[in-house]
Amino acid sequence: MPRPYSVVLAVMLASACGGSSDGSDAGSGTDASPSAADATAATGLDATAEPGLDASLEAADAGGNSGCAAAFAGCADYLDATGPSADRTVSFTCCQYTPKCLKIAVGQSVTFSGPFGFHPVKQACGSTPVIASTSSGSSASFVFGTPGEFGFFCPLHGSADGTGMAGSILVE
Ligand SMILES: [Cu+2]
Repeated sequence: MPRPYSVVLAVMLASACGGSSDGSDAGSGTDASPSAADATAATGLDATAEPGLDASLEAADAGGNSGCAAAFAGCADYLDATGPSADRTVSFTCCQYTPKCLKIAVGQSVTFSGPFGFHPVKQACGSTPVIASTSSGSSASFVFGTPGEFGFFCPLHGSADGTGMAGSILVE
């Protein structure tokens, strides 16, 4: 049966040739040095499009102090939920959190309750990342083990600077 063998050999030779030519053209990613003008333009665009969200969360991830701005989300008076039997649930609908400003004690948890699919929650500020970004389900609880203020917001109806659909948890 000479014909099937010759066909197989031809296929193997063809694929071998293809493989060797593909492998000789690596390292095309060396042209990644934009001009100073490009870098400036890109930075300006990023700052306009994303008002500090990524930067603040990255600082939090790195363990840096990214405390919340004064009166984040307009919070000055916080609902005191530090009592052992207090309700520490933040409910949300469109487009607000209730309560918006909540005070708890170190070690207590807060439960967010509502349609995360329509109102994802993100932490906006705080000394450590506690409020995990959540975009599905209807209930999520987070334990606050560090004192400080922890701002949060819905990226669809609020922003990381505390305007719109946003709130704050004060941990004492
Ligand atoms: Cu929302």
